[in-house]
Amino acid sequence: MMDRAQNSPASATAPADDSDIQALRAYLEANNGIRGLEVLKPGDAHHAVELFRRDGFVVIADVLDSSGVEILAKGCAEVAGEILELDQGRRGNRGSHRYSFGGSSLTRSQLHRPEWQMLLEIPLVTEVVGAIFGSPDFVLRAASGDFCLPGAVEYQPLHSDVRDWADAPTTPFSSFHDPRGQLTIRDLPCPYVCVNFLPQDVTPLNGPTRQIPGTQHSRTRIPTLAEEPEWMRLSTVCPAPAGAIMVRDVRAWHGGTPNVSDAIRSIPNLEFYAPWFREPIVPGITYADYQKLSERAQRMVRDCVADSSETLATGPTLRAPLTCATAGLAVPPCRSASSASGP
Ligand SMILES: O=C(O)CCC(=O)C(=O)O
Repeated sequence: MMDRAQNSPASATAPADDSDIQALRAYLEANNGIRGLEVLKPGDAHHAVELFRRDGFVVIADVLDSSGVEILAKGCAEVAGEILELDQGRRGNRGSHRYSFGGSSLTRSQLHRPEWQMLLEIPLVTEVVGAIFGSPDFVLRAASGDFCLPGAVEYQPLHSDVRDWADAPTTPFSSFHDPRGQLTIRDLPCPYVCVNFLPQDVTPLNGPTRQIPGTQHSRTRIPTLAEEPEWMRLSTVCPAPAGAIMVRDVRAWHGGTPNVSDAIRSIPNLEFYAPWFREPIVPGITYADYQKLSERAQRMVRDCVADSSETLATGPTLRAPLTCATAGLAVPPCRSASSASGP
């Protein structure tokens, strides 16, 4: 487990440990987690792609070494601390005590932070994402992720992070449309991959993401919290060790779960579009920082880089702006891409 001092912003926020929470903790300890979850080793890229295609997600351990884990955990704690300064009531922006790293940033991304830039330079990640898309020509959409605090005791409704096209007042972030009305985004090969990096162990108690296997192509309506069966509530991606990645087809049904531990659980990410798929992308890295990246990383972030004459205003906010400079869009307030079809 990570040193708890690094997760200190949560310490003041945990609600009273009443008997309901104690009962929930005991229940989750005994029942939470996908039975037989395979946690792969880095040499298993081929099998990783097979599991990804079958289940809509896959976990690979040992992708970050201990120093990478430490750097990332510290970066997440720093960013979370800045965000929490703005939200003493812990209302969150992804549900109570839940926050999006991108949705809490003036650039809608954390790509300006060296800890997230570090993630671009991991060859295994590039290899696995390239194998999923069947091409090395994919692009970064954003560097974001989520964190939840102790006190996030409610389940977040199941949702998907991408949707079919909708007009600008509904969302600025959608594109796929079949004018014949025959295909939906769920009928396509995977258009959008999210790679979450684990800067701490993910356990049955600290808010593991729940993933419903094999739902990435499903056209069935996603169940509400009231409709959701218990097996889905317990279908969480844990235990998974610090340093692992969780690679997700963002169409697959997923959602947050209770954090009844005493520390923050963060899942910073990189989000990628297939070579043939685009939605509006917001610049997240200055040209000067872009020039410091490896050639491979530069190729991936080519759609996220600000013009050399532009400066980027960075910093925390509870409501990330919705202007999409690269797409020339100025749109009215609505939900973020990562919540486009979410709760
Ligand atoms: O925190 C998690 O595990 C999932 C969060 C999520 O899916 C979201 O906020 O859209």
